[in-house]
Amino acid sequence: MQKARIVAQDHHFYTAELADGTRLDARVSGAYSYRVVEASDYPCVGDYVLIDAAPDQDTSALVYIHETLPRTAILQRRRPGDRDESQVIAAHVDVALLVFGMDGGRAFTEGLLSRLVTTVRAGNVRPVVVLNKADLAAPEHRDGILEIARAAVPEHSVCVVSARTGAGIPELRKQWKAGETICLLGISGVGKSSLLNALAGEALAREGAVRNDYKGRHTTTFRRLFSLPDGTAVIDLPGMRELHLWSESEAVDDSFEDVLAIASGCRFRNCTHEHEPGCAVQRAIESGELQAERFEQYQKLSAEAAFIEQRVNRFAREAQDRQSKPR
Ligand SMILES: Nc1nc2c(ncn2[C@@H]2O[C@H](COP(=O)(O)OP(=O)(O)OP(=O)(O)O)[C@@H](O)[C@H]2O)c(=O)[nH]1
Ligand SMILES: [Zn+2]
Repeated sequence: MQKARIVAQDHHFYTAELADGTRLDARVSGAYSYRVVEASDYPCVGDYVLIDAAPDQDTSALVYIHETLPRTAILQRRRPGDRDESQVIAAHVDVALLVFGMDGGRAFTEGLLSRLVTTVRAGNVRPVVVLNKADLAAPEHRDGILEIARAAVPEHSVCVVSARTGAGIPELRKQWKAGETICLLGISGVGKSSLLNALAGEALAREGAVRNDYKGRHTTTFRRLFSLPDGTAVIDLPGMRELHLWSESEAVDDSFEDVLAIASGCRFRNCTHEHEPGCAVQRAIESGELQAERFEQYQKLSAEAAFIEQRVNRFAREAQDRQSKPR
């Protein structure tokens, strides 16, 4: 038996890396799957496992995983539709970079920040708030965001950076030690890839070739870990949105606090704001307090969110069914 780290995972197909960098295709042994009680008992990316010694270190051989070593820190999410069980996405993650944009709009919301902080802390992962695109921040906006961020995490865990100009990147790099494992969380467009490139310098451009090897994989299930030149391990979660660490509807609600505040005044709790008597939303639109376009945008986005959540719930259930089938 030898110790290895799971560096790639697609469903139950794993790549395990030995201390010397040798990579081996791996699956769990029959005895391992016999012991599995719930989905999180299976290895996930970042896990340390015990594997067979490969015959003569033949890297084309399939090796078996016999045991997953105890996890100290995990990135997890609630399984949609199931309030009690959470799903482990990655293990042994030291730091989660919670990435936001300072360029306005939905790039920063207090609600998402607090949910992400809660989620990563629950898994014993250290949150670092990264406020990116400092080069685009209006001064008033910047101060407001900073104040909120410093209330959510200790002040020294807030980094103002620009992936574009490189400002703040050296300070950001000091948030973790060489050899630690990080991951980046944030909605699309806040600059996660740009930050990785800034942290990696030239090296990640070469990494592009590696990425291409994996093209065609099912991006919502494929997870991997790669190393920056300084030895930092980065957990790559393609299709971050699809992982739904936060719920879609909650994310929409975050951006429409004004609409929700008005809707709380409707006479009926399940008011659709279309034709019910005593509808505070319709009243606010008539009086000009709420713009009709803003309300329409809210309705459109919440309908989309409901649709996405339905689909994700079904996907999670199907995955669960597959995993719990005996071999
Ligand atoms: N001005 C400015 N633009 C930036 C900065 N960081 C990223 N961008 C730009 O923002 C856009 C989105 O950046 P990405 O790095 O692709 O964002 P992402 O979070 O990886 O997005 P997804 O891959 O969709 O999750 C790109 O056009 C970047 O060039 C920054 O610090 N300043
Ligand atoms: Zn109403």
